[in-house]
Formats: sequence, structure tokens, C-alpha cells
Amino acid sequence: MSEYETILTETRGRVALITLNRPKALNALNSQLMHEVVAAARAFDRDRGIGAIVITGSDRAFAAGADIKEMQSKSYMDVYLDDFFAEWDALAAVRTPTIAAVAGYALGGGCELAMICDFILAADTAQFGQPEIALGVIPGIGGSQRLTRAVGKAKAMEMCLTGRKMDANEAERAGLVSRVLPAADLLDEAMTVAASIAEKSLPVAMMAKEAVNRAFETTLTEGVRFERRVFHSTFATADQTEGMTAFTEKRTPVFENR
Ligand code: CO8
Repeated sequence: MSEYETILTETRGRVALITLNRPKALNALNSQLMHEVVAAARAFDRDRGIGAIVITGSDRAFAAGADIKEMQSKSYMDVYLDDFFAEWDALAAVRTPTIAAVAGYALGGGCELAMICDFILAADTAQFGQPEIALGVIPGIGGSQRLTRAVGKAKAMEMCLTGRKMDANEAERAGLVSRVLPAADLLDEAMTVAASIAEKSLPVAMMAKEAVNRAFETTLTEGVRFERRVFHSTFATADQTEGMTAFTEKRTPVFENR
């Protein structure tokens, strides 16, 4: 029996799949679901046999936001003392590459959860939005920051101030999602992309992820210096030797993940 009640987990080869599974609430992110997603992602992150993690929802909703019914009666002291939603930071700290496969609604915390992942593949049915303003709150899981970095001030400001949703094509044009796919192909394609990442060197993929993420944290000069030092350190891996040897021998590399 699964140890989780609000998510489903499975592995296919070196790819782990986490499926949000509160269909009656359109996968609204309650505390239990947050604990379970974070616990599952951290467990997969510790598993050296896993090289990529896909997070998905249902055809109708990736997630329609934080659970409003759970939040409704909370006081300022409840959310402040519990540091409500801080646990999601542990998902952002996962070092294994993560992909959000988004169909249907990705609203509020759902959009924010997708943006915590390394990149988003969207079905043509996907809708992204930060509608918190209509509830008398603001984004609380990084939306005002990650959306602004992804799509720029104009669209982020409009979305956070009006709650306007973006469809998949607009999200792709704006740089929020890497690609739009027919809904029927979304999960297969996400698993294929994840498998292609997972067959690469895991430590080098972790280094690439850390280097890209550094772009959001530092100046260009420092970021380029950081990248160069990390690039140098790839030469300490067996996988660099294998990758370059395989190229010169005109064969497919077989990475040992070390
Ligand atoms: N929370 C709880 N339940 C939800 C949520 C949600 N976010 N979204 C949908 N549901 C439930 C509905 O209540 C309904 O349940 P029931 O049948 O028991 O009434 C069921 O899911 C199906 O939903 P609808 O009947 O509404 O389905 P529709 O197809 O008519 O509408 C929508 C779909 C448009 C997605 C609609 O459900 C909706 O607008 N949902 C809310 C979207 C939203 O506002 N999300 C943002 C939430 S706030 C947030 O994510 C961040 C808060 C940050 C706070 C920071 C504090 C520190």
C-alpha cells in the first residue's frame, strides 16, 4: 500500500513520476499534499537510481491553487508562526532535475508549484494564473518572484493585479513554459524528456541545474565565474571522460553517474 494518500508515485526506469491526486478538489494543495509531494520528491532526490522527476496532475487540473477551504479560517498568527508554505522551499532545493507536466488549471499555488520545477511542459489545455487577489491575498509560494523572472514585469504585474489567466500558447510566447503539446501526448512526452535527462550523468545534470539557477541569484560576472568553476569540476567526473571518449570513438556514451 502506498504511504501517500493525496499523491500517486511510480518509477519508470530512472524517471520518477509524482501525480497530484485530489480530483474532487482539482488537486488543491492542502497541507497533507504539500507534505507528501515534498517527502516524495526528497526521497527520489536521495535515490541515486533516479535521474529526473516529473510532477503532474490530471487532465482537468494540474492544481487549482492552495486549498482555500483549509486556509479560510487561519489567523495571522497561524500562518506566521507555522511559516505557512515555507515547506515548499524544500522542493526548490531538490537537486535532481524536475519537470512539471501541466494540463488544465495551474492557478495560484498550482502555477507556483509548476514554476518551482526546473521547467514546464504544457498541454494545449493548460491555463496559468495567479488569482489570489480575488481572495484578498497575494501569491504565497513564490509567484510574485518566479512569474516575474519568467515572463517579465508587465505580464506578471497584470496577472497578479487582475488575476487574468494565460493560456498555454501565451505562456509559451512569454517564456513561462518550454513547450506546448497536444494534451493527449503531454505525459508520454514529459516522461520521454525526463528519460533523456536521466540517461545523462546525474552529477553533471545537477551541476547544470545549479549553474542555471545561479543566474537568478547573482550578477553576470559572478555567474559566469561560478559556471566556469563548475565546468572545470566536471573534469573530475568519470562521466566527462566517458562522454568525450565516446564522442571520439563515435559511440553512444554510457554514463556511470559519477
Ligand atoms: N481550494 C479548495 N478547493 C478548491 C480549489 C481551491 N483552490 N479550487 C477548486 N476547488 C474545489 C471546489 O471548491 C469544488 O469543490 P466542491 O465540489 O466541493 O464545491 C471542486 O474543487 C471543483 O471546483 P469548481 O466546482 O469550482 O470547478 P469549476 O470547473 O467550476 O471551476 C476553477 C474551476 C476556475 C479552477 C475554480 O475552482 C476556482 O476558481 N478555484 C480557485 C482558484 C484559486 O483562486 N486559486 C488560488 C488559491 S490561493 C493560492 O493558491 C495561494 C494563496 C497564497 C496565500 C499565502 C498565505 C501565506
